[in-house]
Amino acid sequence: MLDNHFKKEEFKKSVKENVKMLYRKTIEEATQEQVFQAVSLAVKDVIIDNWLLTQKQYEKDDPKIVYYLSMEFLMGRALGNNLINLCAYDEVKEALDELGFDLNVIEDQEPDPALGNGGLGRLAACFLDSLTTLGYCAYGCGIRYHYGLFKQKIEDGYQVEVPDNWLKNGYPFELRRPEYAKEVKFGGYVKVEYDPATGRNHFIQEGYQSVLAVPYDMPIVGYNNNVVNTLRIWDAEAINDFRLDLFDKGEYHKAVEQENLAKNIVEVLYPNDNHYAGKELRLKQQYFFISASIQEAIEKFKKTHSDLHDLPKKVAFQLNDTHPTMTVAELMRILVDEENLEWEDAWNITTQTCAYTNHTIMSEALEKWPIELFSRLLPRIYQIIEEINRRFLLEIQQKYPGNQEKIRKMAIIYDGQVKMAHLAIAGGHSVNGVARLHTEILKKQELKDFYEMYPDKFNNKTNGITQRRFLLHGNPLLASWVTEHIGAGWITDLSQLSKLKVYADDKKAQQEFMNIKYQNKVRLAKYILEHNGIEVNPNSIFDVQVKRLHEYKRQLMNILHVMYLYNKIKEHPEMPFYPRTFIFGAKAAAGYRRAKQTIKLINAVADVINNDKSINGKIKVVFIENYRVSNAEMIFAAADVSEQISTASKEASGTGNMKFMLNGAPTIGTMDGANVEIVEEVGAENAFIFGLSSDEVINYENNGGYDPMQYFNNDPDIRNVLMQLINGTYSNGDFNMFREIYDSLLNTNSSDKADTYFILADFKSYAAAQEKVEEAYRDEERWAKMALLNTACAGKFTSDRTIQQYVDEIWHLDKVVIGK
Ligand code: NBY
Repeated sequence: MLDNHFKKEEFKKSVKENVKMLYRKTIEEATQEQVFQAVSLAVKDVIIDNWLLTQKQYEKDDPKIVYYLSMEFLMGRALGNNLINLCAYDEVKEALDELGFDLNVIEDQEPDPALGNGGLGRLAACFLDSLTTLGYCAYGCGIRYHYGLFKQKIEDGYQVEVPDNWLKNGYPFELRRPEYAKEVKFGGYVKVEYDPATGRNHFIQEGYQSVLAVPYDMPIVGYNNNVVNTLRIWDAEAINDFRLDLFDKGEYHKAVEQENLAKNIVEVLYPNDNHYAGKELRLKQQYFFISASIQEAIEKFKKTHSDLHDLPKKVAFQLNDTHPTMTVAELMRILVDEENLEWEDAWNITTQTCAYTNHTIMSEALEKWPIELFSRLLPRIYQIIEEINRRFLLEIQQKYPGNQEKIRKMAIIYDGQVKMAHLAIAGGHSVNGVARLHTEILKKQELKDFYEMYPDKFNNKTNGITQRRFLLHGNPLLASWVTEHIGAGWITDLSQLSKLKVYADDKKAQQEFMNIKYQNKVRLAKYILEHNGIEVNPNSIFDVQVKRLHEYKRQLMNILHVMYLYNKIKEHPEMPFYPRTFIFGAKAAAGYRRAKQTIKLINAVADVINNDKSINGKIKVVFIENYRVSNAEMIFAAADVSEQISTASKEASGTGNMKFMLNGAPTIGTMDGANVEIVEEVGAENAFIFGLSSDEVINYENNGGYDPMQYFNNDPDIRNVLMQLINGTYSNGDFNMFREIYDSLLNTNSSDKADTYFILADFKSYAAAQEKVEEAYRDEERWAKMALLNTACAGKFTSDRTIQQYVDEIWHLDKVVIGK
């Protein structure tokens, strides 16, 4: 049925028609942006048919539904991806060619919907792709932020944040659904009324402000299976009737407040990753989208089911970190207050329906809301959490009589705070980490007490990525090469990549593989020249670290190592050195000082080194501005070396590591997160592992830290590099510009701990691993084999595998086939 719509001539006609309808223009007169809108509408038209068919099938089959609840969905551009999954990319490319347009340029007109920060948000997007391709009934539920993650500009080497007004020209792939709007209430107080008929108390929220949550649906297209699922993001609008009512009563202030509440709530995504900021508006955002999503899910369930006790058979709520944990309390509120279930029944239903994914062990990311704020904003929800906590403490006391320590450590409400992780664990049937090592650390350290109490809740789900976006769309040359060698089965069954292993020693295959890498490097070099004005040599080693900027990810160690190499080359101009291009891409949270200083340092080092003619271009340093999903696809395809150098134990999983591997870039990294499993798949000889182990790091931390001074005192290379932070080498003689970074590593004049991310401890083993990279790269055959094997061994890291494990072990969904 798709084929009809993508008959080239018809498609061309429909694009022309859309240009006329939308802009009163002929196609010759239309701008690229207008053609993008017209093409997108034509594509949406096709998608809508399948969207309807999918709905019909769901109505017929009544499959169990998973609601993936997440504050973030980092979708990236939709047009190219939709065409890929509709298997219409090549036809549309041809059709546009004939109309005189280049599909790549048209794709570039689309804003990146950046409704997420980093790994957590992108994981949610990959999961929706996999859920749909595997034929499971799933809804993504989130927020329609009017401004996504800021756009990054680099000015004088510093990051400047520019608002991301992604809805400016209208977004063609969304559909407003006012008929599903929900009311969400904030503030006020709770009135208790005794009902003699039922003998129960009723809890009624009064004096509240409310907003209207209005959903916008975006289609999620499965690969070649006609399934279309829905990402439902909620916008906030003022409730008009209520406002008029208030005007009548002269409560002008309240009416304006409600209007403002609606305006503010969905205005902007908080730009922190792995950091809890405790802002009131953030708590409002959380309850806003959770209340609307849970109300909708229950309403939908009740349309076809009469007994709410069956909810766990038909519905699963997956909490993407603790941000959506309000789900537990909101579901209890609906079941107890609105549906009049007994507490125990409601609790059983809730715990069997909810499940929680943990994405970090970083203590600064743990959500702990002050009681005062929480109870003021959500009085009834707070009461419910108090009751959950009361019963939970009884359970702890039963298991550990007299053990106050357990209460102190495990309570949901303690010390004036609501601990969201504790609520998520108590309120669900599953707690999972996102890589094997991470899950083990949760069980042994961070969540030890909970693991001891509920061992059966704990499980691991190693992350994955979608090969449809990160190979088929992002690296078309390699994708075609793979298909020529092993067929197209890998697109929906990535384990088939292992069939490439027989080509690892094949000279011709190696050459073709490296030639594709070269072409992708040329493509990236062109982008860098256009965007940075820096000329880079595609024959140099492209050594890439792209990810959010965070101290634990140690971009600082990377740039310090570049400074160290530069010193060596200056001292020994004659020494053999294989040319390298160090490529960085990273956004820093707007309020994260140290991270922003690190960006300045990278750019300062780039400035000095790139302009030093005496080193003959042996090193180039490039900071790619505004790293985001769309340029990421191109960067992964062009990378020779994948930098995954977090302090062991800190990176829960990482997913960029998997994208590099899939595109044939060996990892230089620590034994952290999913790197452990990557090495297990590809073999230690095809990666460059260095540094302290997670056990060693945790051991230091538990025993008062370590002393970076000993490295400074005993290692002249390290000392030199550190001194260059404060002697003006990279700051035009300004001694203070990088002083804070220097202090963070040594801290000679404060009692704070220094170098808490073990950069100096790992520095020399990092440098040694980098030497091994160079040595391996010089041996063309060896490198080609390594690179090829990285792709061949990446099969495990598809999000299709991850999702199937969630389905088998947590959600138990039914597969749906469209058009049976
Ligand atoms: O989730 C990341 C982890 O760091 C990474 O190791 C993992 O691969 C990925 C997917 O599981 N976590 C992450 O991206 N976290 C956030 O973006 C985030 C955002 C906001 C807040 C906390 C964490 N917050 O509290 O506001």
